[in-house]
Amino acid sequence: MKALITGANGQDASYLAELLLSKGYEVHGTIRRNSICESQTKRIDILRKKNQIRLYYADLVDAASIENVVQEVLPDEIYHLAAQSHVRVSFEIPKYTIDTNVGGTLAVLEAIRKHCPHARMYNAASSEMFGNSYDKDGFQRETTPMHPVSPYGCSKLGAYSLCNNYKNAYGLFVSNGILFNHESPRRGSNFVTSKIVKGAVDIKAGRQNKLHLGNLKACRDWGHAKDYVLAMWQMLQADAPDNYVVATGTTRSVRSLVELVFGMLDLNWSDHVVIDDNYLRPEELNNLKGDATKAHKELGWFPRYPFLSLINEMIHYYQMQTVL
Ligand code: F7E
Repeated sequence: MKALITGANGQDASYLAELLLSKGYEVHGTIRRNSICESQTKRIDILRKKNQIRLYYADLVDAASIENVVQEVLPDEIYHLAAQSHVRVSFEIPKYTIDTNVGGTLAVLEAIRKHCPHARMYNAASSEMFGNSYDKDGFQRETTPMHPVSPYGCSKLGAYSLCNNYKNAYGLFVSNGILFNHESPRRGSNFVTSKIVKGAVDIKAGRQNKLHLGNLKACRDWGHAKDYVLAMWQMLQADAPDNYVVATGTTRSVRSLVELVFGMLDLNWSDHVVIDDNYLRPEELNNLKGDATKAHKELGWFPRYPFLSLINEMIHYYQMQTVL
């Protein structure tokens, strides 16, 4: 089996590539040209050195580049993970976010339709599509109305709609994973979990004294990325394409995460955390709590990593970075 992953250097792609390799897949991936060459592929450098992944330059805003790669690889499965994925940044570069995330998904769908209509596609949709909408019991699930509150959320809803449209109109096998927040030591350092853990570790080590954060009241349903990439693969092994929420079902506030991480390092968070307007969003998504019952029942997917072990793993990772 041949798999193509767009955005091969991201957190999810690195775990997914490892999973696919363990299952005997030939793995191909796209990366974007970036001027920071040294650090660009650090999450998959081990795989690259062992020639376990073949990389191609492609850019979602350059449809021809996507088409060329799809045509060359002719994959059995495509995992479309590439995106402008930062919600606050999407307010600063809304058009780029829409062009990349909506136009880029369209480019992938068109390439599949033209060159490999029998390939199965996973699309990385997002809980950000729900915005501040939830069911009476407080959960978001596949049937919850979607009212995104950021350019990023709007872009993901556009891409999700295109995937459903291409599935129905052309009979393509396209599944959307409505993934809630998923973290790991490989999470980018400007997402809140990594920022808090790295900040607290640096404060503990005396390298910094203050950590600037935005809205501490927001609540998120945080899982481990390693668990979530398994759900991606399982969606493409199903008998038919469908859309699935992937979440833990537990929600926590950013403030409680701060308290936990600083507490684990014997620090008093209120001595160090500064609320900084620069990290607030023009419109905030307040609460996320996903109901993954459909994925449990139909895919047999369940999260395996407890939240505390995720945070411990992240703390350990940043502590080791200090030592190395
Ligand atoms: O923010 C609050 C912030 O940037 C989480 C992406 O993977 O998950 C992610 O989007 C919360 C928000 O993730 C800071 O306001 C407070 O309420 O880690 P985040 P996100 O925006 O939820 C969804 C499912 C995706 O699909 C996205 O691609 O934390 N917050 N202070 C902060 N957030 C950041 N980044 N930095 C702060 O200083």
